Amino acid sequence: MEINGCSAADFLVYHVQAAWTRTSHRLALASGLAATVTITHLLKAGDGIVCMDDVYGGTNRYFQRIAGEIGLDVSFADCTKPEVLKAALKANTKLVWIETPSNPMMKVVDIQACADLVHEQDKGIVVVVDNTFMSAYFQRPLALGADICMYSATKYMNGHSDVVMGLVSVNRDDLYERLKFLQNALGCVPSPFDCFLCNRGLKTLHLRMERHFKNGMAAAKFLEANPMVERVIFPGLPSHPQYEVMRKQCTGCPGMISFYIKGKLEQASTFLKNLKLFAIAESLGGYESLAEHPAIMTHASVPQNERKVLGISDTLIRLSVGLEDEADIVEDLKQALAAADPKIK
Ligand code: P1T
Repeated sequence: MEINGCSAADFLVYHVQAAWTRTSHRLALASGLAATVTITHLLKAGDGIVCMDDVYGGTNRYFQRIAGEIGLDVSFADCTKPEVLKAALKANTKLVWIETPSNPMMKVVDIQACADLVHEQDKGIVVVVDNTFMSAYFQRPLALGADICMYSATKYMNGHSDVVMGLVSVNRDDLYERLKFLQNALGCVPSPFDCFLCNRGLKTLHLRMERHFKNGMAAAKFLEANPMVERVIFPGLPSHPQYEVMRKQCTGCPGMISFYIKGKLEQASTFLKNLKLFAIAESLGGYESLAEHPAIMTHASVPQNERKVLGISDTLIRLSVGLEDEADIVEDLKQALAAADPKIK
């Protein structure tokens, strides 16, 4: 085994991916975005990418403002509707990018249905699933027909909010060889110390994910019953539009919840300022509960008209529910919602 970031990473990914996803090839990269960039370099100028319409703001920014500027033909489609995805495929499409659940609208895509549809059209189109939210514990995209599964390991896979890293798993030898070459050629390698930390985090992935699920469910149910809340979007609730798809393809849900608070930006802002246990911060999937305002924070780089179409409004709040005591989490949400209620002032 060579002593450099790449091979330490390979060891790390072998450790967990072999156990969780049983994939034949694995790579660890410098960040989730480094994984996105490396995968996109499978393409050449003139090739087309169809990307899920709702994705992490940085993925949207990279595809629109960088990949699109260097000759790739990027378009966005709501992949929860197979007919919309089908209509978006073009003769030059080489890559379909699915994020499920999506960030921040928590849309759930039927991976098997999309992969089948795309591969029926053209076996050569590479279907990528960003599996960051579900982690390898709750969802296995390669078993559902995807060609590449990627993660921002910065989130649940590491889980301790002290590492920035990306992971990629593939079963196809040709894709692995090319991605390995690109990772090295582009310099998207992780540091050995980050590999060490992430390996530490992965050992408790199963325990953490079950607790995120339990706490997330409790928070989502509480929010859904609170009069200050307009709508909760949590794939674990029967009210979620793709609840049945989630039940079919996942074994649980992470602690990611988006909800609309009643009122305007002022109520969203008052709610966030009054949180005591939740920290206001970007990122997600760590041991600690985080809250953020997607329109101002993680998705500020998504053009305003697109945010409007997607529903990323001034009253949308995203929570990453952590591993704390369930009652403390609910109590914090309760007091911050009460503080934001104009009737109480
Ligand atoms: O942060 P990085 O490791 O580069 O991962 C990028 C990334 C990729 N995919 C998804 C689904 C993500 O959510 C992210 C990063 N997201 C945040 C930092 C966030 O707060 O949403």
